Amino acid sequence: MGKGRLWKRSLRAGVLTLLAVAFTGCAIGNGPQSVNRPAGDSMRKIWDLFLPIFWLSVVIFVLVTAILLFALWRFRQRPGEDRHPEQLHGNTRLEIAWTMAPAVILAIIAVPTLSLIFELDRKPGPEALTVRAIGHQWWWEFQYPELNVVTANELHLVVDRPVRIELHSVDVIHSFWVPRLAGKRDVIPGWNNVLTFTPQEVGVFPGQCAEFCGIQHANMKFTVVVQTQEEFDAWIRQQQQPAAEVPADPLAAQGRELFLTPANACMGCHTVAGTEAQGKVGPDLTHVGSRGIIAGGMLENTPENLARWLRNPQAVKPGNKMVLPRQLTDQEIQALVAYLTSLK
Ligand code: HEC
Ligand SMILES: [Cu+2]
Repeated sequence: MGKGRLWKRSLRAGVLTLLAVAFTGCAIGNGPQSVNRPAGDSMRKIWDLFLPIFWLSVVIFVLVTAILLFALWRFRQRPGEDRHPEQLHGNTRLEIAWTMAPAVILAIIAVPTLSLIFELDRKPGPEALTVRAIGHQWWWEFQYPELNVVTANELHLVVDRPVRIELHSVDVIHSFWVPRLAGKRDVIPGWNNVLTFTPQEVGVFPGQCAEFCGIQHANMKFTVVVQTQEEFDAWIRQQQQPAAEVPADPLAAQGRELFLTPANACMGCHTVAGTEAQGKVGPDLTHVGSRGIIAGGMLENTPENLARWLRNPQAVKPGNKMVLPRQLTDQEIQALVAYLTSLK
């Protein structure tokens, strides 16, 4: 291959790579999990710190690369030239300069970074909402200890009200991450981390486990629903209701029977408040019908998906901890789905 062609090829490959990087950047930039559209105070502060440091790094990168390329070009070996470059040894001034410059830049970056780390860790006032987020392989449990509410995979918060999230794990290390609201925080068994932030925008924000925690780690997602105080209060009132009543629909009533039959094992793993089902292995199902997602955010909560799940949870989410003692019949599945969707 001639020199010219090699040059052209490398140039083309370089430009294409840069474009690809730029375009993925665009896609990420508008996505629901983009950190560059902060909707919470913590993320806003982190982003405001990140941006200037990013641009500072870009300037340094461009400068260093330009000097390097210039040196390569300017001092290249010319045709017919046969000499060694001039040999130098030591230049105290230069060495002091190139040690000091990075040290000074790092010191400048360290001051706001360290102070923000401490600022983000500050304790919120008494007006804060307290939530316990419990990582399970592979779904999230959310408890509101002061409000007596337990739910799964869907966290409700109040706009402009600080939240104090106590992070617990029942098995391995997970990590709680809602990119648009706050930074990541590890969820460690036997060690209770706390994450504090204030959501600043009404909306639905996807989050996910950010620590590899086993085979279904990628399906350990959740959503954060940020609401006004009134909407939140209405949601809390609804979640506080026990679901004890036998549904009027005969199919759903049959589903309830199946659910509460010990041999079917549902009640050994799931809780439905107000019934004998008080299992703690799987998500609390007292109000499962009111939630948008199931199975760690892997499926939308529709009757079809519930049926798929009950037909064979291991085929839908291989390795998950829901193991049924036997294959349910189609009729039983329809009855259970009717019951589960009635649990609003
Ligand atoms: C051995 C324990 C176990 C048994 C028995 C069990 N489940 Fe589950 N169930 C789980 C676990 C764990 C999950 C969460 C799986 C995941 O997302 O990784 C789950 C998830 C679910 C979900 C989705 C809920 C959500 O919010 O994600 C439904 C609905 C459900 N189970 C219904 C049932 C029914 C009905 C029965 C009885 C026929 C049953 N389960 C038996 C452990 C169990
Ligand atoms: Cu996890």
